[in-house]
This record gives sequence, C-alpha cells and structure tokens, in this order.
Amino acid sequence: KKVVYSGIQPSGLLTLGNYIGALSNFRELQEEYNCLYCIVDMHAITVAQEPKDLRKNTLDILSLYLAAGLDPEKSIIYIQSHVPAHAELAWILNTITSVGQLQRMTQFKDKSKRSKEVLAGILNYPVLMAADILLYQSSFVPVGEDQRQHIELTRDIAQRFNSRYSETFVIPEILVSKVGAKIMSLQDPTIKMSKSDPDKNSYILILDSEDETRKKIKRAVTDSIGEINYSDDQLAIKNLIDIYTAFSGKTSEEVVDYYKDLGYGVFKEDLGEVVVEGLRPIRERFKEIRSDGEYLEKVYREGAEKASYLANKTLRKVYRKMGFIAK
Ligand code: AQP
Repeated sequence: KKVVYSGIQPSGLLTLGNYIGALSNFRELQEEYNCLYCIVDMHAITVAQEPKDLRKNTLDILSLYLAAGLDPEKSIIYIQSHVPAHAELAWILNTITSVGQLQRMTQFKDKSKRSKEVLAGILNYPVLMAADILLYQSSFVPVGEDQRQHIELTRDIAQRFNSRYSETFVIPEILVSKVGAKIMSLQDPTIKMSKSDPDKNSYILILDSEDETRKKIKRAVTDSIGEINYSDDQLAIKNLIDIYTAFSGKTSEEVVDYYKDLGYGVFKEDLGEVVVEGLRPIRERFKEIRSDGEYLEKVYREGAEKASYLANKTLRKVYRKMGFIAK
C-alpha cells in the first residue's frame, strides 16, 4: 500500500478551511492507503505560542482527528515532537536547500511581512515539512491548495538528495480535494480563510457553537448583483457555494439551479443549516473524546512508537548514504 502523509498545526482551533481542505479528506484515505496523520507542534512554534495554549491545542487537534473519524487502528496518529527524527532529517535537508528558494515561498513572504522580526524558523518551515513527508516515503500529501508550493519544494529537495546520494526518497505528490481546496475568508473573498485572521467573522471554527456558525454565515459579505452564480465575478458567493457543495455533496450547478432566484437571504439561511448539520456529529464526538485523557494518551503514545520505527529506518539510510558512521 502507498503512504499518505498529512499534518495540521496546533496553532489555534481549526477553521472550516482546514476542515474542507484537509481534515474532511483524511478519513476516506484510510481505507486505501497507509496513512500517517501528525499534529505538527514543531511547525506551530514558528510563530510565538503560549505554552499552555499549545498544550491545550495539541490535545484539541488530536481529539478533532479522532472525532472526524481517523482510526488509530488503521492510521498512525501522532505528535511531531514525539519523533525526533523529524528534526534530525530537517537539519540534513537544510544542508541541501537553497535560501533563495525558501525566500520565494509565498507563505514565508506573507508571514514575515506580518511580523516585526523575521525568525529563521519561518524561513525553514518548508524544510521541516519536507522532512515530515520524506521520512515516511510518502506518495501522497492531502493538503489545501495553499500548500502546493511547499510540496513542489519537497519534491525538489528529494530529487536533489536522490541524485546526489542515490535513490533514497519516494517523490511525493499533492492530493487536493475536488471542492474547497481553498476556502476564502467570509469577510474578504480574495484572501484565504485563516485562523490567524484578526476578524473572527472571517472564519468559522469547527468548534464554534451552532448559533455562532449561523450568525457568521449570515454576516458573510456578498455583492450587489443579487443573483446566485458560480463565477469569478462573484467570489464571495462562489466561496459560499463551495462550502455548500463540500457539506451537501451537491454539485455547484445543482446549488445554482436551486437557489438562482431565491436570493442571498434564503441561500445563507440554508447554508447555515447545511454546515451546522454537517459539523454536528464531529462537534458531539469531540466533547466525548476530549474528556478522556487516558485514551488520548494511549493514542499518541502508540502512534509515536509506530511512527518512530518507520522514521528511524529512513533516517538510518540517509545517514549511511551521507557517510555518517553508524553507532
Ligand atoms: N482556507 C483554506 N482552504 C482550504 N484548505 C486550507 N488549509 C488551511 N487553510 C485552508 C489547509 O489546512 C491544513 C492545515 O493547515 P495548517 O494548520 O497546517 O496551516 P495553515 O495553512 O497555516 O492554516 P491557517 O488556518 O491558515 O493557519 P494560520 O492562520 O496560522 O496560518 C493544510 O493542509 C492547509 O492546506
């Protein structure tokens, strides 16, 4: 079976964008592939984290993984910092990665623009991501469209290593969802929905209350055209249709056909219900799972053990090929 790898940062709770673009696809992949789903705490610290929040967020994301149907019997679910091989391989890959290429990454440019001081961790973020993926000989990486550039870089780094030291890494491919690979802000449809957006109305969190969810959808910006179309001239409506599609399984044509002349009010009202219904099972399971600390610990311990075994195998191979003396 081929390997699927993905991770989510425990940097604040997950948005509808994270859910539609990434998490909602994870469950199905478990049937066909050997999947590893990581909580990437070492990535999260590339922006300042309050230690107690990081601790809480990490267990929240783990619980959300489980609530969304990830099964520790089928997949390896673990916390990045529990497997030191990630940091070790990242160091190695840093030695074959060009600074210029890292500086051209859109995420680096955006994030460094927003911060007073540009830290090396933000620049090297994609190298750690490459290490995550390459350690497990992953073939597919289900992530949102915003991560495409980082996957390209991972491929470059892997190819560079392979050609210098002989075939070592599988060259991974991005796997983007058919709909909703990029969910946009509810307040500005030209930027992606992001949990670090200062405007809370711009995103819906998976763990928002049902009321909040409905309200945020009601408050979402639209336009003055007044007709429902799936078009780049109506980005806000297009985004809402994508969200509707992701939760209902209907196509965008079906949604447009049905709502075309019903007006934005009716559409938003129904969309609120579709999202609330869609998230309800996860929200309910989350509460149960999150309160069972013993179970969570069992899951992440076992996950770390399985992941370490695979990661160390690759790391030993890498060290040997580079000329390090085995101990
Ligand atoms: N708006 C989005 N639409 C579709 N997919 C998205 N993803 C993120 N935003 C969207 C996907 O979610 C996965 C996990 O993301 P992450 O937490 O590792 O990092 P992120 O992309 O930095 O998420 P945010 O919400 O934008 O966080 P901040 O605000 O901290 O930067 C990835 O697969 C990502 O593609």
